[in-house]
Amino acid sequence: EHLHDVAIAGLGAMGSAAAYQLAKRGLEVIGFDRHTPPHPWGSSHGDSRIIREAYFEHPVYVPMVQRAYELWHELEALSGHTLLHSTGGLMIGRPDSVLVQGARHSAETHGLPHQVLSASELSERFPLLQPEPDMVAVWEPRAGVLSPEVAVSAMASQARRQGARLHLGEAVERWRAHADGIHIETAAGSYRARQLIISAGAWAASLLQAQAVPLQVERQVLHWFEPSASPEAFTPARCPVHLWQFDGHRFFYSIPNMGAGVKLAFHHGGALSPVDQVRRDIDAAEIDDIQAAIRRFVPTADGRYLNSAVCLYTNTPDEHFWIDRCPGQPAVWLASPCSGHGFKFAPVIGEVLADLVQGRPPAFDLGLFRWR
Ligand code: PYC
Repeated sequence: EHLHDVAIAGLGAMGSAAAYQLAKRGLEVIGFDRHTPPHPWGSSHGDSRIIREAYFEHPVYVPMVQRAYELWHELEALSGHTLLHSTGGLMIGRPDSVLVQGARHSAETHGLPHQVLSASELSERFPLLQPEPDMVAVWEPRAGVLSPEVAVSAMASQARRQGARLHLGEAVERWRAHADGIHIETAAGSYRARQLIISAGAWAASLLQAQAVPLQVERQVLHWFEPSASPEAFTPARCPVHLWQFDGHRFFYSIPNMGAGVKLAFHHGGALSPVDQVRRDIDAAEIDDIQAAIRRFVPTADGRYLNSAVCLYTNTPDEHFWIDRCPGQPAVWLASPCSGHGFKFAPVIGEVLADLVQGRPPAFDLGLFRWR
């Protein structure tokens, strides 16, 4: 078979971004996805994603997300679609919570514009929020909302425009490294490439074959509600994205009404299972659980229930990304286990992967993202 420069297994957010960046640099790219992205079976759907800069998870993400902002705007200009809606963002919790402390630490480390608000200042400024008296909020002005389906389509279109061949509905079944390249077998044929990127999200573990990897697929349920009062207060022009840490280590977040209702969900705490056994239906108890959190923290979002969707996280043990060479496989890269916070980084991860594939030093400190 013909020897491609790079094959990509998985064309969701990370794979489509990598396909675009690599094809733009003149490499011959072939990509595969078992479904037809954008699709609702993985981790790049659900109408909206948060982008935020005062990154509570670790300051090392900040320069990367700053580059992602630039690349999202570049993609908007190229595609003619609005992909990023600026809303500002709030990280709300006790002063010593991971969320508040981490956001402050990243903001201070990188000199980002931000404000720390007391509970009373927060509810005065954003009357739809009902913090507990001992909570505070970190306000950051540059946070916003991304449109994941439009973004994945835009990245795939740009990749194709640059010459990438994207095979949709064609799952990679197995691969093997040989002296003459990586041999890839899909449901439909056999292919060869000098290098392989595995960006298959929840399906990545099954493509790592002999490697025992501690990745866990976590089921997350996203919900949409109509506000019970003041719907204008939930529009992106007036309502920031907000994340909450409460009752110790539980996380909850909400995204303003982008057209389909106010989105609310827990972050983590979902059931773990193999990807092919994820339960796709939603039961009444799950809706009751989210409604209890809504009534507690955003009471007027508790109007008519509209919809729910199941989304998958692919978690690493410490919830930092994995972007690294597969051990013992010098020509194979792994890039998509993002532990539920990766989407916003997709274009910069595409750029980083292109650098790695080309043997160029990446522009960011990737130490935290090593295979471990
Ligand atoms: O990364 O901001 C985020 C996020 C919120 C919910 C899931 N991920």
